[in-house]
Amino acid sequence: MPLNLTYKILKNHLVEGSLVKGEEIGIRIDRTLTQDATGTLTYLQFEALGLDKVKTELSVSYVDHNTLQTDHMNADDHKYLQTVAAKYGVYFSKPGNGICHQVNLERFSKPGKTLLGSDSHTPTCGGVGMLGIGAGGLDVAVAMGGGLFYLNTPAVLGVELVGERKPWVSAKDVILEVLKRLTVKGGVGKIIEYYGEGVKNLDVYERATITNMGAETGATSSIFPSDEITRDFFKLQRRLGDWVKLEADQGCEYDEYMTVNLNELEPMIALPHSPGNVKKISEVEGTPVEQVAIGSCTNSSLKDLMTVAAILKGKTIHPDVSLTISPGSKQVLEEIARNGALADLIAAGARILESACGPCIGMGQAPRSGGVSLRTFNRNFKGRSGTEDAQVFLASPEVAAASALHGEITDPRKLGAYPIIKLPERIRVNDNLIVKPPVDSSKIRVVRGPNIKPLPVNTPLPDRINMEVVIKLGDNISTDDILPAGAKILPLRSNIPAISEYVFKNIDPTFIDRVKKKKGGLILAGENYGQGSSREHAAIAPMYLGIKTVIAKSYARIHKANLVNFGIIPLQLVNQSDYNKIEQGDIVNIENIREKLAGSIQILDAVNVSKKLIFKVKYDLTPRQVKIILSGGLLNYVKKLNKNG
Ligand code: MIC
Ligand code: SF4
Repeated sequence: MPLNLTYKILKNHLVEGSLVKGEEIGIRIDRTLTQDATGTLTYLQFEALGLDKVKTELSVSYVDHNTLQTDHMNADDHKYLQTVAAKYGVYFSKPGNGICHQVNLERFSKPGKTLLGSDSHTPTCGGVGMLGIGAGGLDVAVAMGGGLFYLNTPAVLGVELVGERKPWVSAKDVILEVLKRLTVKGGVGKIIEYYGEGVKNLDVYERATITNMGAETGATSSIFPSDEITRDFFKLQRRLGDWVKLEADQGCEYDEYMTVNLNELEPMIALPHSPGNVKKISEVEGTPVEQVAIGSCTNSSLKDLMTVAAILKGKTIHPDVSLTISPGSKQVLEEIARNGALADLIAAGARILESACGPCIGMGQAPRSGGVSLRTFNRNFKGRSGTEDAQVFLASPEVAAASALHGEITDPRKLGAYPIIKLPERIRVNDNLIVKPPVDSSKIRVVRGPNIKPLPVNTPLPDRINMEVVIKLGDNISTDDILPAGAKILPLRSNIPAISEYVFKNIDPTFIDRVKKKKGGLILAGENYGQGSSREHAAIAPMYLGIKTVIAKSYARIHKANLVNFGIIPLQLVNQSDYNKIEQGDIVNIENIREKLAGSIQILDAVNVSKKLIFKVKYDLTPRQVKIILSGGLLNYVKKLNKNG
């Protein structure tokens, strides 16, 4: 039977289960990626597994998120990450080398391989036909130990690209169009596979913009075929040996279809405060802009920055605009420095930041209060920029450059002739910020700074939950809402007791006192709970505060898996209208949970004791996930398996 590309790769890596949509499968993971903000916990958990070395063919640890060193904390984490990488056989990409997804694309990607990363934008490498999946750090730790990664067999959404883009229409506009149609939850449970004639009109950097931001639809991954254009990219990277041709079989089928006619696309923009809030640029043209930030793993490639430089060359940005540029990698920065594009950016008035996530994760460059910031990034959740009431818009580098020049949201088509950027035939390739692990690591001492605290231990799920609804939330709550990032909170990522103080800080500052007074409780939420980042802290910190269950209308994939991994049971309302009958402060009672889980009884009676109402909740968990919850989390479960087996 002809297979699509996604199923070809899954089939090649299938170890447990069968490829039947919705059924749980266990796949072999060839490679892993971690970044510093999720990496410290990942390696602490890997250490807890008690193994000598990683068992993957390649694992790389990047430092790109917490690079502002305002005190000892981030620097301590960097040292821990470097020494723990050397100890266990992991490559280490030093701070300054670039954003994990960009560096991975350039230096480590390989068509047909599987990559599990402790970051939700791991699918970026789908731009070269590699299957990248974002997961919680514990899942990545288990994969580094040779364990399988489990997921429900995804549905494959085939997106046919037809036609050719008009000038000034960017790859970003392609993914914004897909997001507009799918919304931030339309991709849940799916892998988006691109095919069709239009694919030929996109280079690898552009494809990677599209696969990167596919994460915002909730999709498990996004992927392009590996063709002659991919080959050119590997040639540019002097890694031709890593290239293989890979495409869907002729006549294959997809579970769902979508067609995007590139001819019809216009410049688009996502409005505050959701990447799914996509409009045509004409709808907001003229809005004054005070900050323009170009960078992030979505749009900071060589192609992007050369395009921006060509637009700004010989001009000066608007007096009211602050323009920042964070190049995606050292390779990009070095290349634009050598070819003169950097000088054009500086001359036009850009503030050049280091090659890192930077403003995308609120590590500096927070806008002024109520300020309008236009960014080439992938997320604009409220408060993520570091300023609670800032208005953050997301658009292409072309729109960003045009708006920086005019001081207002500007349709770049107004700028006249489109500067056609030809990628260079040859660039310098220099991996001197990537540290290879030593063959003999017996002398390596893992250095742990005072900010690295031991992992908290979970208490097993009780048989009876009788707890207060400590917070009632709406739809699409992101992990940024659950546990914010930013320069102040991010350094606490390896200190769970300290970071827990910030749970729901931006949306309800009174939550923390309430939950502490009650010594735990349950969370009630609407649809797509936990969208966005993969940070497992959004599960561990609530666990640490005594949250035993979340009851939601539906969940985002990675966060649901993280809840299970840390022994919090993600329950769903059977009748969504019951959501309206439960208030914050109500006491909810659920009896015999352990017994029912063990007996595979999926629908449970819950009693709203305060309102004297009965409502039904269910769990949508695989038998393996049930065992994990009953064991008190994945770490306990894996340790038990290792002991028995
Ligand atoms: C993000 O873009 O939200 C992050 C920061 O890269 C996260 C990971 C994290 O919270 O550390 C992600 O996308 O998974
Ligand atoms: Fe870094 Fe932003 Fe990409 Fe997350 S989305 S990996 S914070 S650049």
